[in-house]
Amino acid sequence: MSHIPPEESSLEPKNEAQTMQRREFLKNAVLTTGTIVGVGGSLSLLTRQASAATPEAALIGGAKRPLGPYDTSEAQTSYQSITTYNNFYEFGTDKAEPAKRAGTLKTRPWTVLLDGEVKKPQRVDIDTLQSWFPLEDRIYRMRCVEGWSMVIPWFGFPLAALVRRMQPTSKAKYIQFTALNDPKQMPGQLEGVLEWPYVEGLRLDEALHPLSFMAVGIGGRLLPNQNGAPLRLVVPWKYGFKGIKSIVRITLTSTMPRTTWALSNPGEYGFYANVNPKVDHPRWSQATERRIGELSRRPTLPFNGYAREVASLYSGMDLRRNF
Ligand SMILES: Nc1nc2c(c(=O)[nH]1)N[C@H]1C(S)=C(S)[C@@H](COP(=O)(O)O)O[C@H]1N2
Ligand SMILES: [Mo]
Repeated sequence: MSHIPPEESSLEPKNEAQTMQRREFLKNAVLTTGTIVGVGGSLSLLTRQASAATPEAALIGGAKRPLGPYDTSEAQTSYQSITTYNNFYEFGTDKAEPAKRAGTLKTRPWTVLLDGEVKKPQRVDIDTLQSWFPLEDRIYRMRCVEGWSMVIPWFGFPLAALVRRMQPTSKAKYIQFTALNDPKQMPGQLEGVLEWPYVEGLRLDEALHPLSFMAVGIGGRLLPNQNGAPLRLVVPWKYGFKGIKSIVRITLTSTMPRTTWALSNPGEYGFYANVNPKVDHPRWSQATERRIGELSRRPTLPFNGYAREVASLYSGMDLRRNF
């Protein structure tokens, strides 16, 4: 199995069902996370949603929060595109399928197992887990290995805060994330395109970098199922496939996790998957990308534009070999 090569046609979909679904999420968000306050600004989730006339206006820029040190000031991708142009193979390989099919995913109640090289393994409810941390906004670029990109206003907490809370033992060197494995809820798992569950991982120093983020929402509202509800990883300097969705287990390990895409096609996908315009995918160039919503392609930046922040993590490493 492999990723679908970059497409040139504009597939940004528009459909009314999404608008309805979005209203459902809004209702959900108010019910379950109404007391959460974003640290980036003083607006509560509730206030932001209540005062927003449209989904776009509810986005961070619309709320006029001052940009934080890790936010990009680039134009945000439309909420419509972010939530209807997705890769989530548990719901099919077509970009439009996750938004249409992910309604079968039940995201409450939901627990996450925190285990491995930690002081005390535990299973925690998602609402408890997200109450451990102040939730904040992060406007990040996202670059898919297929050659398209978006700018997404995530909402969540730094992964480093969770790792510290897990109290790593001295043997912990990596972190492994496991997604839900349940073909009844995820019908694409019956289609046999990848090995399930989807697994991803990071080196522990990558996980502790302040850019590494756990998202529970987009634009101040809970994640739509198709974007990886109720909890997904966001690592903006790496290709999008590292950003595993619908996580049920987080494990600290002493050895490098065996990750889904690297297992499925080791010649095409590596563990590191740092965005690198100089190292082409065997079947296509990585030099440029199509920003969803734009017509012409733009150059892809080393580490997806985050080189200043993260390049030192890889000093002395051959990035061509460790792709
Ligand atoms: N569980 C799971 N997580 C996943 C995927 C997937 O198929 N399953 N696809 C990945 C890929 S290839 C990309 S580009 C991003 C897409 O995230 P988005 O749909 O929220 O833009 O999710 C990543 N996380
Ligand atoms: Mo991707």
